[in-house]
Amino acid sequence: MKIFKIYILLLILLIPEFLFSQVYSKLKILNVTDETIKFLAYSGLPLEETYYNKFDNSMELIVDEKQYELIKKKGIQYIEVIDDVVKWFLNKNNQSKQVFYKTKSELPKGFIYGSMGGYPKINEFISMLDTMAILYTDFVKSKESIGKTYEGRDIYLIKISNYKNNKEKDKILFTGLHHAREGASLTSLLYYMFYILENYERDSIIKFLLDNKEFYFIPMLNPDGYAYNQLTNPDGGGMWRKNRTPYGNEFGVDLNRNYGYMWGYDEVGSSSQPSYITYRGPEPFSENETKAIKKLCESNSFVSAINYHTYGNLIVYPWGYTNLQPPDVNWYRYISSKIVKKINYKYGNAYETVGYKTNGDSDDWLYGDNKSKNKIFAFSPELGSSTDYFWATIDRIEPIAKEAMCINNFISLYSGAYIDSVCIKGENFICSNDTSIVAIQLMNGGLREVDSCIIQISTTDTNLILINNKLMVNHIKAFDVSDTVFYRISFKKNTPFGYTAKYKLMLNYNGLPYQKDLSITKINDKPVNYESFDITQENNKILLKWTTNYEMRHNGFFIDKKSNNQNYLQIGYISSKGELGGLYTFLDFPKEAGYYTYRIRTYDNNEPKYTPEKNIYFKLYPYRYSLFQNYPNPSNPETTISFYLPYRTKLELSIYNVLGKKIKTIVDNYYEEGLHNVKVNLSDLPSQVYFYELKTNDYREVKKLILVK
Ligand code: 0X9
Ligand code: ZN
Repeated sequence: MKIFKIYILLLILLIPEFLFSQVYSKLKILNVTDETIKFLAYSGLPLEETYYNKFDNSMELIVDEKQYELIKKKGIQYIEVIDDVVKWFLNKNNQSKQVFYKTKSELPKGFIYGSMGGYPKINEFISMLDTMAILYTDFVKSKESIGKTYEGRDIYLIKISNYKNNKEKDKILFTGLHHAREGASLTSLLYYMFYILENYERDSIIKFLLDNKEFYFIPMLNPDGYAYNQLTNPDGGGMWRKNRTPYGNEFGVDLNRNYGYMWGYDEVGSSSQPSYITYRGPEPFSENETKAIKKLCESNSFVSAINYHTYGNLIVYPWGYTNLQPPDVNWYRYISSKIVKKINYKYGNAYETVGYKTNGDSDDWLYGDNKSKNKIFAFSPELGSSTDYFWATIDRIEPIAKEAMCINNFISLYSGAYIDSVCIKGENFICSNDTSIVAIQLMNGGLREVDSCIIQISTTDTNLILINNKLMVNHIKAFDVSDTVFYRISFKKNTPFGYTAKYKLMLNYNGLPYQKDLSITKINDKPVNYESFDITQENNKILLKWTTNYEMRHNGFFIDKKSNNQNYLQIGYISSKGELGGLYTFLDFPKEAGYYTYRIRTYDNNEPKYTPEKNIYFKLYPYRYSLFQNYPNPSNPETTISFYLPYRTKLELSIYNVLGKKIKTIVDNYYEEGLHNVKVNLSDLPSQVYFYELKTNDYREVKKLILVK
């Protein structure tokens, strides 16, 4: 009996797999523990299509019959969600077809739905490639084979670019169908290829991309696996994932585990067992498909690569083999966050998105291997939502392709030098007749350096005066900001407040034009526009002098003063001269010498505004008329007579003899306020005692003078 059983088992194992119609089921595993995950992973269970639900601690996964048995045996708790996912897809697709064919869609003309549940059969795929090459000769290089699969099928590459120019272009690689059952990865690329070919003239982004990038499309990397699904499930929904290379009694390698970076790092998410759907192959690059990609990347320096998969609405980037982040995680997050503003996707490394690690996957090698080729910024988007599952129903093919288009456009734009923002750092207004100094910085979000960038500022608005209209920014590193540069703008004098003028920045870098529309508004943020404000000491007064060229919304100026460390006190007020302003003066008469600080205060909507403070050291002169003792005294024959006047006045300085007779008038004239020193020569007088007198209309003082010759 025993021997008989073993015999039957052997027989079963030897019968080619496709003779069985494999049933795949979807299970929801309950009460997930680390142990369960380990068991599932080490049993080669397809954790890849698993989504862990942290709210009820469950995960859904898809299993074949063998795996179903394993789970039952292990006593793992589960609910069967779908007993046969292929049937389930066919059913669902039939229902949606009925609605779908009645609705109109706006597909690219060359894109056609295939006969495999909406997905193309291999011959339909090939004829679409040929259509492209025939219709768009300026943009498409005919399909070329980059290798043959184990079963002898060609792996096709189609290059698309604007070949009318022969610029040096940034190369971007796109692949679909690493996994044979992920149909939307193929249709989304075909959709995009036709879209860009048909919309060069209509869509400025596409024009820019085709003029500056060269796209390398490999929409069907795994034709053997796809052909197998076509055979077993001609209406779509086939569940084969790997390619079809035989290894012992088993078939197929998971191409997304066969790349040579950290290949076989561990047994998590990648298996050494040929029977497992994540079988990594006997050695890195054992498969013709991955070999073809390797060779292509070694002979072309791609900036980036997008490898499409389904499903999960995810943008996945390295690493796969570890939970750690790639060195360029900041850029990966930067670009991904821009994409997810447009489409409802999540992003992160493998662990953060699909929830498990994978070693030997395409992205890790493309990005991580920097020896045999350059670093390629790789992504593996998982197209479609969890309800779309592997094969989205036909009505979902176009919406999913549009999401992929958004991903393609973004990543392509950033695969090169790409200034994506101009940051205005100054204020975008001008007050009064001031000049506004606008400070700007440019952000290069792209993966290549900007060599130099010329910024041209232009306007058609005659009220605007561009003081400098050409700037130069030298060298912006990849994913970095430029130095700050400045330009100056002002408005013509009579431009009213509130007026907004438009102007343009034209950036020209690495031969690429970029335009940014900006505006600037003339507003008055200040009630008063000062031209000057000075203080000086004049004799025993302090003179405050200021000029304005514009005043508004205020009545006048409050003059504040403080001495040493005291508080400000208001010492005066002067009314405004009106909107055009003018010259103002204010006199202060401090009583004591000392250090004084002044400022002028105005109000704007009850809010005080101050001029800058002005300091002065004030020296006190005797405040009254003073006649000082002459020196030298006795004199021979020259002497100096000093006096102090509190204000400008006419005065007489005279010499008298002891008898009171005026002998000489030295000065009879107007003198300015302040201290004066008058030199007197007495050589014509005999030695004797004299008197000198200072006389004005309100003052008289006399002092004695001795002349000794
Ligand atoms: O497991 C895979 O190969 C991918 N998921 S799928 O459901 N399409 O099979 C995810 C690979 C993620 N890894 C990296 N992008 N590094
Ligand atoms: Zn996949």
